[in-house]
Amino acid sequence: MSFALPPIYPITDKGLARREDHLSILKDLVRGGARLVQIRDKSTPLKELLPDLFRCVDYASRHGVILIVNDRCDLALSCGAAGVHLGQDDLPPDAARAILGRRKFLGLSAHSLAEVRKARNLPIQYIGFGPVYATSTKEDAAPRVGLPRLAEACRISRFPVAAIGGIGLKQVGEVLRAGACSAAVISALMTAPSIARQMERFLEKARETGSTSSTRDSFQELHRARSRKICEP
Ligand code: TZP
Ligand code: MG
Repeated sequence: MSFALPPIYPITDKGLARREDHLSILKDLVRGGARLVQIRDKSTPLKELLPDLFRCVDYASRHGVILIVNDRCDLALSCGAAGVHLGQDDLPPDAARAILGRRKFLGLSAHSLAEVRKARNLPIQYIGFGPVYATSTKEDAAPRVGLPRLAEACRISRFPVAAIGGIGLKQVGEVLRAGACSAAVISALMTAPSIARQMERFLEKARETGSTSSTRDSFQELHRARSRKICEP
């Protein structure tokens, strides 16, 4: 299966969304047009989380949605998720690839240009770069990288880049114009009164960015060039 980062990459958070399970969030995101969703959960006991993940995988596969699990290769393997998003302190991508095999997708968080450079030869499909702006969602977030550094990360990365951290509707345009393939979003989606409607708004913003008359041709060319970076697992 080939992998492409869609312009908006939603990440679930049950606490922020005030939901009992990830499945109900996933359903709303998919209703709003999400094609790639990361399930992120650092606190639910596994005996509760795993059945939820199984249901999410089943729902995602019936709706043609790619499901990525945060941090945990073991959970992704046991529930049959399409891939894993790894942090710098998680299992290193080489080890994760050895466990997961060639067919799963791997994403890696990077917080500096040095980490983006180091990722060059790793067996991953995309990089999550940030936090671009201030965020209170991740307690141990690295310092803000800002837009200029995001642009440089996108320029030097061999892999498509998803910008992350503090991205709301107002920031989507500028992170995509800076060179990100995708904007990864947690709180601005999870705290919205309607997650489905907010997902639609994010996708509209991304579409507007790609269709402003003066920049449309160069933007679309840029996007084509970025997608060529995409690596099959
Ligand atoms: N990694 C870097 S910032 C961040 C993660 C997981 C949190 C992003 O959440 P939000 O609410 O979109 O700022
Ligand atoms: Mg992690």
